[in-house]
Amino acid sequence: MKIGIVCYPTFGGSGVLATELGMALSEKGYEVHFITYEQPVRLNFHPNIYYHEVAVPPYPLFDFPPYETALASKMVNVITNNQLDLLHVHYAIPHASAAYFARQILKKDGLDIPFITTLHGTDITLVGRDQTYAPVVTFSINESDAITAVSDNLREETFKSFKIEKDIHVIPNFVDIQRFHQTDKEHFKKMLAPNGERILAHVSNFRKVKRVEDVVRIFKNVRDVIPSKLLMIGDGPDRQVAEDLCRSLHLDHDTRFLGKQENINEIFNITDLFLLPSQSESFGLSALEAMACGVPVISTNSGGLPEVNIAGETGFLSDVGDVEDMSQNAIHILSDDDRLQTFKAAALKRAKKFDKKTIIPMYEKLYKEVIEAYAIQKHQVV
Ligand code: GMT
Repeated sequence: MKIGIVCYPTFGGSGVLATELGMALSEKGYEVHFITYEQPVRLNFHPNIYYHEVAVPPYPLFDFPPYETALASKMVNVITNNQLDLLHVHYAIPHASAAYFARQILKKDGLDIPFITTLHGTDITLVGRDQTYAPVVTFSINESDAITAVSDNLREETFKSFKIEKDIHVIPNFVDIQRFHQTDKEHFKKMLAPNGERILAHVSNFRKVKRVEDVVRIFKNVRDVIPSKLLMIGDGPDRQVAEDLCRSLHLDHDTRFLGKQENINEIFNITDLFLLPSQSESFGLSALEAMACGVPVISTNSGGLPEVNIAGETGFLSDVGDVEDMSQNAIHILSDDDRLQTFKAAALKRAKKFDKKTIIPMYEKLYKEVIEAYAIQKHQVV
C-alpha cells in the first residue's frame, strides 16, 4: 500500500505522532510519502520512506504566502507521480481542506483517492472552533473519507463544536515502548543532579495553553522541601516568560532550559517526575512518552489527560491552575523512595497499553476499510 502523510514537521505532538506512524508503517513494508514544508524532526532514513517538500516561493504581492494552495498542488503532484492509494492528513488546519481540494482536482483525471483526517487537539478545541476557520474546518472534516481523533474526549469535543455528519474513530496516540524503554543513565543523571536531587521535567512548545509558569511555580514549591532540579525542554513563545520567572524566584541555578531535543527518551530516563499543567490537552503525547520511560505524571485533568494519566496510580490530576494541589501531589510522590518506585512501575505498565504494536494495526485496519469502501463507491458512481 502507498500512503501519503501530511503533517506539521515540527516538535509538536501531531507532527511527532504522524512521523512515528509513517516510520512504523514503512518498517511493515508500506511505501510512505511525507508531504511537508520541512523534513519532519523525527524522520529517519528508510528505503520505503519518501520526503516531498512543499515550497512556497515568495512573491511581492504575497503578504500571506498561500501555503494551502502550494500544499494542495504538491499533493496532486505526489499522488499522480507515485500512484498513492491513500492520503492521511494530521491536524485539520489547513491539511484537510488542502486534501479535499487535491481530491477534487484529481477526480477530473479519474485519479481520485480517499483521504483520512486525524484530529489532534487545538485544530478542534482552540483554533478550529474560532469563526475565522470553522466553516472550512467543518466542511473539510465532513468531506474526509474517515475521521479519527486521538482520544474519546477530543471525539466528544468535535461533535460538540462542529456539525459532524459521520462517525469519528478514536485511535489513541502510541509510543514505541522499545525505544522509550528504561535504560540506566545514572552517569548522566549524576552530571545534572550531583547530590542525588530529584529531577523534574517539562516538555512542550511553550505556548500559552501549556501554562509553563505553573510548571515553574510547582517546581518552586517542590524544591522548597525536596532538593531537586528542573529540566525545561522545548521552545516557544512563553520560554522567556518562564526563564524570567525562574530568575525572579531564584530558581535559575536549579533549572536548565535545554531547548528542542531530539533524543527525548534519554532525558526521560533520568527524570523522576513529569509536569504537564496544561489548560487544554487532547491527549498529552509527551506525558505518554515519559510514562514509557517509567516517569509518573503530575498533570491537569483537562481534555484527554485522564485517559492517559490515572489518578493515584501513574500520577495525579488537578484542576487547571491549581498549583498548590499539583505541588502537594508532586511532593507526595517524590518524598518517599518506595512510593516513587511504585508510581514509576505503574506509569510504565500503563504506557504499555499504548504500545505502537497495539495501535498501528488500528490505523492499518482503517486504511483497508477506507480504500475498499472508496473503490465500491467509485464503482457504483461509474
Ligand atoms: O493541537 C495542538 O496544540 C498541536 C498538537 C501538536 O502538534 O502539538 O498537539 C495536540 O496533539 C498531540 C498529538 O496528538 C496531543 O498529544 C496534544 O495533547 C495536543 N495538544 C493539545 O490539545 C493542546
